[in-house]
Amino acid sequence: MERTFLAIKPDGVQRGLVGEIIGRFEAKGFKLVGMKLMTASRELAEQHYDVHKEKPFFAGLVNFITSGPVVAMVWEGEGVVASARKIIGATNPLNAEPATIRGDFAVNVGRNLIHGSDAVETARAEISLWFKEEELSAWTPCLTPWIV
Ligand code: 3AN
Repeated sequence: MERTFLAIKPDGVQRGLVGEIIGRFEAKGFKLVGMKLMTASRELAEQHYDVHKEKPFFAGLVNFITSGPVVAMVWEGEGVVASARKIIGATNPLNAEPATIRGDFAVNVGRNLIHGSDAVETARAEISLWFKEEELSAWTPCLTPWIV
């Protein structure tokens, strides 16, 4: 089953939006299989954002993402990578549609609340960067089998 890596960034934690954000993925019908509150090391942040290392905003991005705790998560479900990106909204929150997380709650591209993997392959790499295999749970919902 397809999986994606999502991380609520320090701004999302500090603004008290953790429950609101997680609720959107639960309500959609995706399955939470891994979650931890943690402050990323610089090494982890630099690896995670390696693709942006030549960008002018790289240093600020790494400083920000390591500045406080993030909620790192793995979600599972059919088409979860692309669907989570839709639920999150455009990178620049000013371009993000209403009813997306960034569209509803953010205004600044450097403080856009949440990261979501951009492709299935990227998701695989990000999940193994952030999580050990034993931190992920396989479980079967008993009351709502339609989300399996
Ligand atoms: P997304 O998070 O939507 O996949 P990416 O991968 O293009 O967007 O960018 C990664 C992160 O880098 C963004 N979430 C955002 O925090 C930051 N970022 C992207 N573009 C800019 C920019 N022009 N100025 C500041 N930060 C940026």
